[in-house]
Amino acid sequence: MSAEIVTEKNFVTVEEHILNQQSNHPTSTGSFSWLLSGITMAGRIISAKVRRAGILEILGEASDVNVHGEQQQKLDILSNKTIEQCLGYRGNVGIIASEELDEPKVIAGTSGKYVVIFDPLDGSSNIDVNVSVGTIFAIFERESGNFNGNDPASDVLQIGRRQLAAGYIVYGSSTVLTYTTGHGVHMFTLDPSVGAFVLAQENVMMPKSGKYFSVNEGNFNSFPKGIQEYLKWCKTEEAGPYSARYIGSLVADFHRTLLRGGIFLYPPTAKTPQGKLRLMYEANPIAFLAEQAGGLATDGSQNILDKAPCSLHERTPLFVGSESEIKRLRGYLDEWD
Ligand code: P6P
Repeated sequence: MSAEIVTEKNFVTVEEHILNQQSNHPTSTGSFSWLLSGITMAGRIISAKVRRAGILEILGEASDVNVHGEQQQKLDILSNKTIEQCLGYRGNVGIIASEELDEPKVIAGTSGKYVVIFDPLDGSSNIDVNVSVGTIFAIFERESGNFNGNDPASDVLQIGRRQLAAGYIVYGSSTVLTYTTGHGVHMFTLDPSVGAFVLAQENVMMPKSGKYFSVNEGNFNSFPKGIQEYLKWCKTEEAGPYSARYIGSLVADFHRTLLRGGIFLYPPTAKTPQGKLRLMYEANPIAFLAEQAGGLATDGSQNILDKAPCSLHERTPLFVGSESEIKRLRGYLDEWD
């Protein structure tokens, strides 16, 4: 009797999926797949560290503050180093930039054509209370012809529409990688038993509407008038009312919005008049995913992906979610501008 070879139905790893995506685009090379496999490698390592944070001495604050004057968590630094190492060996990454690095870093000895900008562990202040955190990344191609150029600024400060790929890894009840290369949004769940990200959902589409709003209402009194009026409407019987859902970790709040619909808002506040979230490694990647999934992302006056960046760590207001929710919000902003 021949042995039956049992394989799980549709056991497609992220590496296979990326290669399939590449094969659909003859102009692309395996180089891009090789780069993305560096990110998935880092994701597996960070996931293992996050899952054992309570056991390993890696919880809590490190001794430094980052460029924003924010207390760094030990896992922030560990995650940043992990991504730097996993990308550094790829040979095709010329520049990296990170929330945890004051300036972009040119990877020595490579003429790598790719730029990778990332938030190594977003929401890290939540780690000590076991709330989901995440890694967010954006990938560009270097603009400068001279791959050995020393001034990386022109290669890093590109508008979001020029992203080649973007994604996040959310370390929650399971570890989920979500990415796009401009051909749909695809989700993979890390199977710890084999250490592989396995395809969970292909061509994810955000619901066109959703009765959820996600915002830190503690800042309500300093929100722009139009935002206050929109949120008041959400709470009316006419609206439903909507349900409020806010985790305080961008990746987790967006992951829910991507799957369930609704709207995530981080408006300007008295404390952060330009908004709190960073354009290059938080808003841009999230906006790319949202648009690829049929949603929208704006700063209140223009699409996030059309914003011309002035500096690596600049902040922006962010409103992202279902198409109908963003269009409704815009009506309140036009009225109150
Ligand atoms: P607040 C986490 O610190 C973070 O950068 C995002 O992940 C999250 O969406 C936001 O800040 C939460 O900010 O002011 O509501 O605590």
